[in-house]
Amino acid sequence: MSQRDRLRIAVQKSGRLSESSLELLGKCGLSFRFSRDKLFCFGESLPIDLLLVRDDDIPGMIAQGVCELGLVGQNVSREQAVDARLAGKPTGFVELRELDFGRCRLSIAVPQEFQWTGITDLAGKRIATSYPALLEEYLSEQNVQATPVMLSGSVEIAPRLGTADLICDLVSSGATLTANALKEVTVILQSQAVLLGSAQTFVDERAGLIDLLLRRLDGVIRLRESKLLLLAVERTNLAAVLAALPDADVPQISAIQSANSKELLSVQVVCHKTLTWPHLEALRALGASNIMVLPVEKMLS
Ligand code: PRT
Ligand code: ZN
Repeated sequence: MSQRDRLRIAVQKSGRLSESSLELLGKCGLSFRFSRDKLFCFGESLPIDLLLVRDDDIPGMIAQGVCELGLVGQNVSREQAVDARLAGKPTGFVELRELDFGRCRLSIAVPQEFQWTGITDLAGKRIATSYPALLEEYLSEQNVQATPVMLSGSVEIAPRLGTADLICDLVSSGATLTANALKEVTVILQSQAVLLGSAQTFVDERAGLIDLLLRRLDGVIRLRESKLLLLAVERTNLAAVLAALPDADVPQISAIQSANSKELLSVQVVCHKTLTWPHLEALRALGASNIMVLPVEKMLS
């Protein structure tokens, strides 16, 4: 195993995942010196460098040890994992974290006039796809015999060209299907971007860098919806107010001067779920006052 004291992360060079991937790494405190050819970017804030590549190459690069981490859609990582499994080969990469962006689904779609009754309708059909391994695994799970037709792009026009009867492709808004007179009939995979890591463990500097990045990533992901909630409440209503908080950390509570004889408390607490107006109104009805919701930028526990 090679000894390295710098880490390499691969992200999509140009495409749907590029911007969100770089933004997420930026929130984790990583900054890079972008080079002119933009293939290799030197990490400035930490010994973590960036490789800008095609998304399909990322799992293989991790498996081969070219880089240690990568950001890619589950549609790509699962396809390559199933492909390796079907070929009886080791996978070489593992999904470390779901990243909650790049959401889409891999679905079967049929021409609009197709009278869909259920999965058995797939029997004997030619199905155009760029995801032959996931499709084959799905067909065998469903016990249906059909013929995958591998296409690397423009899958949606295959039924019109007569090269396939139906398709298995990524769908997001559904507009592409509609524009091609197709309708979605079943979802075979729900996908989002994931952080991939190597199936091997490292014993050099890289192990510590991976731990550090995962800790920061967990903080960033957890804080996405998080808010700091400040409020005042009389001691008698405290338990009811705390019980109504959505996914809250342990609160910090202190006594404040009150105009009347009632014991008034100040509560400061981080909530990890979206605090909506109805939430705030419910807290008020339970006796909370001076309710304030503030953004949380960074958190280290
Ligand atoms: O050049 P490179 O190989 O790196 O890029 P690419 O062309 O393979 O990938 P790219 O940039 O198109 O997508 C990268 C990743 O984004 C995919 O692997 C998915 O994980 C994710 N993603 C999210 C999508 C979509 N949404 C999506 N809608 N990838 C593709 N699409 C395509 C889909 O194939 C279909 O043609 O968009 C069309 C459908 O979109 P709607 O909105 O019309 O339904
Ligand atoms: Zn690709």
